[in-house]
Amino acid sequence: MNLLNKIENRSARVGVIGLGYVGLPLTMEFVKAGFNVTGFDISVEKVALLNEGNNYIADVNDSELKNAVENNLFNATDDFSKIAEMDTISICVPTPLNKLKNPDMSYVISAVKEIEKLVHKDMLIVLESTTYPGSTQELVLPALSSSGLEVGKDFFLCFSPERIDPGNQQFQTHNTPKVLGGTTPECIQAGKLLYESIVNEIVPVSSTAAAEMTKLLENTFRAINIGLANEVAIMCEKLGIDAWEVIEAASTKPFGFMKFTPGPGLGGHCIPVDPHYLSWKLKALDYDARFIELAGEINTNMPNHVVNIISDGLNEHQKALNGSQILILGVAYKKNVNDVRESPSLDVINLLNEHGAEIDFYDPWVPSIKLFNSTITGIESLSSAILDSYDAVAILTDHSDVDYQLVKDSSKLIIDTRNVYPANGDEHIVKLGVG
Ligand code: SAJ
Repeated sequence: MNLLNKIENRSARVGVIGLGYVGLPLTMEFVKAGFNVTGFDISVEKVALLNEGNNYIADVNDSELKNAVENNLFNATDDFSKIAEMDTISICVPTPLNKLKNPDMSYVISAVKEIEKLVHKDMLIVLESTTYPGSTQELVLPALSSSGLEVGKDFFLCFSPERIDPGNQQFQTHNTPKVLGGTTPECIQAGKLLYESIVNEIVPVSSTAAAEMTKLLENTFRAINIGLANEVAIMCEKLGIDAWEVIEAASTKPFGFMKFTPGPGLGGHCIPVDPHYLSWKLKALDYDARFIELAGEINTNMPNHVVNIISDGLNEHQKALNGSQILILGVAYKKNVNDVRESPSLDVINLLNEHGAEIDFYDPWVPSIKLFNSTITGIESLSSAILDSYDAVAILTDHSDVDYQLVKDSSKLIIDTRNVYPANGDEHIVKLGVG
């Protein structure tokens, strides 16, 4: 029986490589669609946790995972030889930047190296990891073709970017349209059939490079517009205008405008990273992607700008950064998440530390952080006495579950980088973006 029939009658053995915030939710969607799924991960700990039915991804339902394991619909393994038994493989491994801010494709390359040894007739491989345009064609295809099998005839190769937004209750896998590019029309047909089992709308594009570029456009669009919002904040400070008021007013335009807001910088593992995959590829083609570079400069400088605002605020109280006690409210990279990857709060803490300030942090979502080669534990809770003991309190992440009235009533000086407080001339509140 051929692959399409196996996908249709759900007898196809589905494999997912990389069991993180993309791979594990995807796994569970395929299980719910009636497939038997094998999850592959290099982390022995993750594999053990999952095979005991233990979940570690907030967007995955604990009991669904437990049932899937108990009913033998899902099992995790670090034995990549089992790829040989799979009919489809979705690759959901990280694509970070290395120290030089260049793409680190090592996770994708090692996953592909495992597959190329075991690729067989009637196998579908789908790369989901965000990567530069051309990488499926230039990096994955040659490796799989080295088996002697022919793409589009013996095996099928697609790129389909993940659009998982952790914690988003409105848009989940099934109702987020999924872009899919294939190496040949037969590849698209196979990829579309598989993903239609879990997503309401598939958006086929003409090539894997078009699909790769689509994803990068989506997230580069965000990084650049966040950069513009940050530059508007700096301009408004110089103009004596309230940037938040202006952005709110501009947002009343029912067409042709999309709201972005200033902040202490650009965090997360998508937005600060993805545009550099694009600019890196273009540099190799002797083109300088100036918007990306400029937005990167502005966004990367925001922690510095926030430290300057804190320093100026302390100055008004005849205090220097050096020796001041500062409380950082929020270290997660954005509100109501527990992820600190690339969080600008860490950059602000580093800079303040370099200036000799004494730092504590409070974040109801993040109990401790790794910094200066040690683990720093946040303060457990806020009280009037605690807040009053700091020379300044900097709100860097506006988590919902914080008592901001208590913070306002008890702090000597507040630096508000997230528009928690409306501008009402309150002397002890200094706002990013307000001149
Ligand atoms: N940020 C601002 N101003 C804004 C928006 C964001 O300063 O107007 C900051 C955030 O505080 C954060 C960083 O930028 O530090 C990134 O924020 P984000 O809202 O883009 O959130 P992410 O990183 O979780 O982005 C994900 C992306 N999802 C995928 O790549 C599948 C992105 O495409 C989504 O649009 C975004 O979630 C979302 O909308 O929540």
